[in-house]
Amino acid sequence: MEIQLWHNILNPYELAVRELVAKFNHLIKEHRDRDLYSPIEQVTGRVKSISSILEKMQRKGIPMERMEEEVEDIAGLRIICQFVEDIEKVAEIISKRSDMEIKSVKDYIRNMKESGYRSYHLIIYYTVETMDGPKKLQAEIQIRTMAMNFWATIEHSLQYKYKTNIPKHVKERLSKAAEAIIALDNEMSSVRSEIMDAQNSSQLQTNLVSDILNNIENLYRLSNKREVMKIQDEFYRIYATNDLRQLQQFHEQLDIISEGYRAQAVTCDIQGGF
Ligand code: 0O2
Repeated sequence: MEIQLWHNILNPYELAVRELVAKFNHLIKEHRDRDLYSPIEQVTGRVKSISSILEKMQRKGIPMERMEEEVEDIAGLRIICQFVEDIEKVAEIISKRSDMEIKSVKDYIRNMKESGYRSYHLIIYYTVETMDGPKKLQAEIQIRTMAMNFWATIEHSLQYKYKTNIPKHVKERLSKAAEAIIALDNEMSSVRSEIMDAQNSSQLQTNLVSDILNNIENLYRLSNKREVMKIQDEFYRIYATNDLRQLQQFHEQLDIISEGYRAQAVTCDIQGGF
């Protein structure tokens, strides 16, 4: 039997996890940059430990030469959402991407596991470029809400402690907690639009403030410093009112002023050139 060079086998999976995490984080950023609500709150990834791969192979009777086909979660991603409704959106986004191909789906939200576990799992094919050329591999994406993740994390650590023999009274508690998690997710869904509105406003304000301060900085370089100080004071005054509409108007006016100064600077440059 050939010697297993674990490092070589796992290397492309490490690359896949790094790339996938970066891509999902970029999606969050794209949403926020456009003042849009992001259905993804957070993403993490890991490569399964060798001991965990071996344990799964032993438990499922997977031979070494079938490992990469049959252990589908060597590369694992976890996407955390705020609301149950976001999970479907994320799955839809993934299904439309050209760099990820869905192999299979396990919906443990509609079909909760006996343990109380709820999560939406996708196995995808993803290709990484390596020194030896492209390598198409599998990755598992678990999509769940923060509340589902809280439950699963606690239950997973108990599984680790008790192996398969979680005491009955602990199981009962976990089952009760799983019901509470369902109720919590439902409660949150019922105020989803209010929460989303609040978060959108907060993101809009963050982007506006950043744009305004950029504009003020640019103006400071181009125009009369005392005028710019006055503009900055006006910004602080409006900011203190906590009125998003006023802030938006101020942003628009500042844009017009900046545009004027930029046009003036270009004219001067051209005239100076002659
Ligand atoms: P890890 O990396 O320690 O999380 P299985 O036969 O259950 O091992 P299968 O058939 O490959 O797994 O797929 P399944 O059922 O979709 O489970 C894959 C992963 O989902 C598990 O990975 C867990 O992360 C998670 N999961 C599934 N069931 C439960 C559960 O009852 N409780 C918790 N907390 N998590 C669960 P692994 O293999 O455990 O590895």
